[in-house]
Amino acid sequence: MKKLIVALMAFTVVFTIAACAKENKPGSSPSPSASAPATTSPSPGGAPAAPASAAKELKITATNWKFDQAEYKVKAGETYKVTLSSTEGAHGFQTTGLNLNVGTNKTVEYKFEKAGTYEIQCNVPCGNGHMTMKAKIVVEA
Ligand SMILES: [Cu+2]
Repeated sequence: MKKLIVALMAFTVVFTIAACAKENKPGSSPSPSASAPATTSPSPGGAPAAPASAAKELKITATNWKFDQAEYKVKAGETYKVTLSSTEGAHGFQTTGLNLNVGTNKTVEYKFEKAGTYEIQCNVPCGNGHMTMKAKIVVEA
């Protein structure tokens, strides 16, 4: 048992030294007054904005037991990153007439080909309001 502790301590020491050595790179920094940027305000839960991408976004938020909008509009021929966020309970949706299924807090890239109105339904058995948890995606030409 004692051996194990000693080994652990040795490991810790080695690791610490290695970490320090890494930080203190013998870099030629002639300006010791170089001001490091202040990092005092970590945004709470704020992930840095994702780099702009070609795909548009369609965000759908689910709660018990509805989607946040009755209709979601998209453009035909465009690819969207379809995100389903659930802020209450576990929900997903499937789409009548489209091969679009999105799970709880998942993002799926989908290209809406044909204009039309498509119904989405929750596809996770989520309780009392499950059967009527529906909305529409309107694909505009
Ligand atoms: Cu449901």
